[in-house]
Amino acid sequence: MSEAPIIDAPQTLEGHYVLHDIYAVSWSFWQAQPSAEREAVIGEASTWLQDVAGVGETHSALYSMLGQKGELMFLHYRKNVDALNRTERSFRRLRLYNYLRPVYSYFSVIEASLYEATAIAQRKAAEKGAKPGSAAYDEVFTEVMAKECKVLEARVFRSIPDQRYICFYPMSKRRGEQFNWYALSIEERRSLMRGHGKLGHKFSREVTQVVCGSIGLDDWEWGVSLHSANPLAIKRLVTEMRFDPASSRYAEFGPFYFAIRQQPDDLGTLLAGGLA
Ligand code: 76R
Repeated sequence: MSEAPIIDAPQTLEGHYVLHDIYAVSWSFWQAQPSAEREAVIGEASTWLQDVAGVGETHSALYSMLGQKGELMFLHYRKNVDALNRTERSFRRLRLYNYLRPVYSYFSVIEASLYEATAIAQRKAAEKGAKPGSAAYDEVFTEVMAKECKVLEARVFRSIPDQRYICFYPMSKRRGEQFNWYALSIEERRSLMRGHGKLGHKFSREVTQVVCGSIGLDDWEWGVSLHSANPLAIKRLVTEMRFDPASSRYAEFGPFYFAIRQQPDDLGTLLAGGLA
């Protein structure tokens, strides 16, 4: 019997915990309210968005959604799970919450995979003439990894990109009979991710991607957010990715959500059915 190949799980670096929180509005109930009630509700919610959640600052954002999958999306980045949950719970105590219906949420954590960083650290350790497994090898490896992680830290603890449009979708890597991501060697996965990164990089000026890992946190394996001032740049990027093997062979997608960035002051206009 041949030995099973050794499949290494990739190392990752995690940053902010992320919640995509999507609601529909109970319009008939909302519109049946006297205008004084509606004003009070909007006032309380706008203040919460600005002062508590910090919408319009760096780590929370409000979006108006396209289509019937939802109407308002709140996006929160927080330093830890408990802070994220505190934000959720204080949101549920707002009077506005009585007029909303939860439709979808996604919990994840910003992630940088260390495929490249580990390759660099292995190369540098080998260049020093150290043998894998030796103390000298481990020392160089650990030192280079620490440096690489320092650079990546700013990316995983980033603020919410402020471009006007967001496209969010959860995805997993395929585990089919013919194509199984999890049965590939780390070198094969690294090479596919290299091709993926190279293709993606062509769009780096127009589209900001935030890849969040959600294995063990939510239903899919990753949550992808693409932020851009140009909706068609998002469409073109996702189209090109479909032809790249990391996606064409190995990606499975969940529902797509598309939305437009709003400021806390826009909430009143949005709930009046007006144009923000
Ligand atoms: O982070 C980096 O910039 C380094 C290279 C890179 C990695 C490791 C990278 C670059 N991505 C990485 C990891 Mn990505 N990405 C997606 C999607 O729609 C689809 O087909 C897939 C959804 C898009 C559109 C996209 C865009 N990426 C990942 C991972 C984790 C995989 C793992 O660890 O096994 C997923 C699930 C994923 C999905 N990616 C880029 C982009 C873009 C635009 C870039 C270039 C960023 C830049 O250079 O600024």
